[in-house]
Amino acid sequence: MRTEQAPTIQRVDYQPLAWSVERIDLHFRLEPTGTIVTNRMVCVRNPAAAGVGPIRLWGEALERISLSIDGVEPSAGALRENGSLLEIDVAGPEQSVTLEVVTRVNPKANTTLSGLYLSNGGFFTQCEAEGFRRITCFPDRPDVMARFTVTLDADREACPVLLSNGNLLEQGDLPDGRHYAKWEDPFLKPSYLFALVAAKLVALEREVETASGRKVLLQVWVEEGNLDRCEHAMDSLIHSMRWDETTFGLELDLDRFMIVAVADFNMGAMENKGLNIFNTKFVLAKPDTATDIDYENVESVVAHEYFHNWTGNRVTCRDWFQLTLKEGLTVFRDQQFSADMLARAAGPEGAASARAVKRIDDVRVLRAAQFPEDGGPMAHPIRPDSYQEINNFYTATVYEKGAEVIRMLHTLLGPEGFRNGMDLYFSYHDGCAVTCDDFVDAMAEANGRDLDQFMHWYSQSGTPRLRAAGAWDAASGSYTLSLSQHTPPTPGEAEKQPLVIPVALGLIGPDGRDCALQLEGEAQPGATTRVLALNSAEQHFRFVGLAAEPVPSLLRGFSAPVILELDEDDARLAFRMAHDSDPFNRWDAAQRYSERIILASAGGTMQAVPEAFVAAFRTLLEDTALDPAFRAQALSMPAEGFLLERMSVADPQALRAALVGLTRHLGSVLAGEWRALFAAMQVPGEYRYHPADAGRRALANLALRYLAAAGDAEGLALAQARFDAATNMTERFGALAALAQVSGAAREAALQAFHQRYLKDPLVLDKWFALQAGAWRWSDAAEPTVERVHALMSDPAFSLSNPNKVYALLGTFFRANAGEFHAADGSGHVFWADQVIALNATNPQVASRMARALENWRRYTPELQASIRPQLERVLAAEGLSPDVAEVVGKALS
Ligand code: 0A1
Ligand code: ZN
Repeated sequence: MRTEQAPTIQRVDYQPLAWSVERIDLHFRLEPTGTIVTNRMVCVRNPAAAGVGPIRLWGEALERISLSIDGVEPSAGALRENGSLLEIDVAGPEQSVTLEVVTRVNPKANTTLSGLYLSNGGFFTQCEAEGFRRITCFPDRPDVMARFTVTLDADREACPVLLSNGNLLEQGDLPDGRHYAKWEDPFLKPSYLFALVAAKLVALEREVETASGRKVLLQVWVEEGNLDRCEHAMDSLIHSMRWDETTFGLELDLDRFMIVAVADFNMGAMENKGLNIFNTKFVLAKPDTATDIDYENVESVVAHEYFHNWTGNRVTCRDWFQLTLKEGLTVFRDQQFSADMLARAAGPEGAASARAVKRIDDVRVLRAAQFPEDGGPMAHPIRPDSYQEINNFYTATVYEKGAEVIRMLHTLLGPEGFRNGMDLYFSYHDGCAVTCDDFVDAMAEANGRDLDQFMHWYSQSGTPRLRAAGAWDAASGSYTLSLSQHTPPTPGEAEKQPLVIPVALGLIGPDGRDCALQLEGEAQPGATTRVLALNSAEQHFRFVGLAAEPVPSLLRGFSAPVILELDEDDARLAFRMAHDSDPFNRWDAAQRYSERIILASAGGTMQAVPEAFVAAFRTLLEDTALDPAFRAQALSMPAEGFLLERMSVADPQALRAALVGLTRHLGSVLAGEWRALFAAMQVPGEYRYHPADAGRRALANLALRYLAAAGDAEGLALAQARFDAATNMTERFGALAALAQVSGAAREAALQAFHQRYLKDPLVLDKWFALQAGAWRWSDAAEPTVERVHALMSDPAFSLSNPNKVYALLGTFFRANAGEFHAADGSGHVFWADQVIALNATNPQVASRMARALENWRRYTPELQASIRPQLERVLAAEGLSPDVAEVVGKALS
């Protein structure tokens, strides 16, 4: 039987601690199976809590060797232990005591990758959210900010490099082949930002000057064989520094900034002060092993972690409910950075399109990952009200929807107003642990605005529906736009308040040109795009001075994270696909048109793909005035995860059949056009990562995939030739992805050749695993994907203890291949339960991420629900279920 349910933590229960920590001096004697941690800290009474109450420390998976206060062991009555919580009474009136605690940990046995662990013989840490308590006893909460000094003592041979946060004070040799290094972080920081690394690594180094002329040392630390793959990460770091200086006036505050790559890591990367630790996936890149998309991801993750230095580290979160304070804001900052980088590379002519391409990418992620979360049992506001396990709340809602909320503030206040708000935020809160209210208050105060109603975005979950309808009055030349909003109920939130929704819109005239917008009562027409702020359940806006009935283009640039409900017939969608001046909405019109066709076909109400759609699609395909990267977006189908969410009853099999049908149709009726496009999109010369080249390669790869889907022999020959001759990973993998769509000898030979070539390259093998796990069945003869996934688990390169491998093989299958995962025989569901249970025993965070693949099971067909339920129940009943998995599965079943 399962042990009792994890307690639920409530946001409203926040209380400051009675005792806080001023300084902490840590000493690590690093040994793989028995590391001794000596922790001496100065604990002080917290004025915010009137200093009444015991010292509270958390410790987990620690063997305590000794504990003393001012040199004296506390009496038995003064020390209480309850699970991971340790309470110590201080009887006297002291304002400050020195607490020393010595503990032993076993990094080698730590398979959770939280706390101190080993990866390929080196020591690494991960402390967010609550990993520090797995290293030593500490008041492990973000509102406790202390000054850290750290001494590392390790075997010189095994761990020649010893790193921690801040500045290196001293280093030297010790007896018995050991050595040490002492680090001091000059800034106050919460424990979740602590890090150490002791490993055999080498660094790419650069010395640069900050805007104010301070010299700083930048380092990217990797295993020796990877030194030729660090350049791009380093360039990205320097670009990020410059961008934050010019955009927000924020400079690097340390003398040294380090990035360390590690192959075993639960998440993408971690912003530890001055010592960012990264999943290798987001550091290493060279043309032969990384695709254009990998290059883009490295740039944005490096930027994200770097930007945290101000938004997260200098100003941090008071408690974990405020996570979006740092994450939503930092995602918004990295999105803006990437957009600016793309726009700069594209030049003035192409900047708008380049920005739109980035926006489309971000919205795709939001729709595919966050919208389903908002419609399921784990739905939560960007600032949740409760949680059982905080690690389950590093979600698309907190991150991506959180970034959308910040973006709306940016839209409503304008770039200058937003910058003023940021300046005020730092002037008030630098060095502090604060709340989302503090952030929005600073924005409001700096702009003289009332943002009280805006705060509902922080407290309400669910994806709002924005309904729009237009009425044309020919006699007066006016167009009345009626906008209304409603948010469907979500678990625990039946009633919703109206939100402030910025609606950017334009009106397109019959000639395809935007009309100058003039609202009734305004003296003259103004801009062609403007932002209306909808702030009640329903509002009407009357535009005047129009010569003919316009076509509305709403929510331009996706100005709010909502679902737009607007009746548009096919002709209108085709018109906007051709004419909308807002590139985002032009793309969105194509998405809406394909969505309509796919859902009609999945619902059995459509026999043939409408000619008009093919014609509109062909026009985009052949429009050489459009940037290739934009065309690649516009010619891609909506994400399966988003489409499933759009079905009233989610039927992954029917959806997959519809997607296969439409893709194949577009591949075959446009085969000639695709081949011509492929030829036109060749990029001559040596590979360089540049957005313009990347756009051409993306479009060429897309052409191959459509051709392969249609079984076009010429197209397959092109793919084979490209695969054989490729000089970079983007082309090689693009060709492989096309070849892999057609079962048979060519597919297997290509997969085999790729495997052979990259046998010693774990990150490239991840792509190989993911490609097969994500495979669709384009013919009835093809093998069920579950069988291949099963077989691949026995590949020597696969390992359940490496998160990247699990995400590539199992994660892709469970979370990005609904059509195969939900095979009617239920084999996928049984396999899912087996793997979640296995992972739960070693790495609850990874297990929980896999578990989430079935949380929306109640939206599926009755047959699928009948197949899934017993598997959810089997997991819930599993021996030793972690709070992480228990929360997800418990909520799914409740
Ligand atoms: N703060 C990091 C992500 C991160 C979160 C949790 C982790 O362990 C549970 C690890 C990393 C970021 O936003 O990049
Ligand atoms: Zn982050």
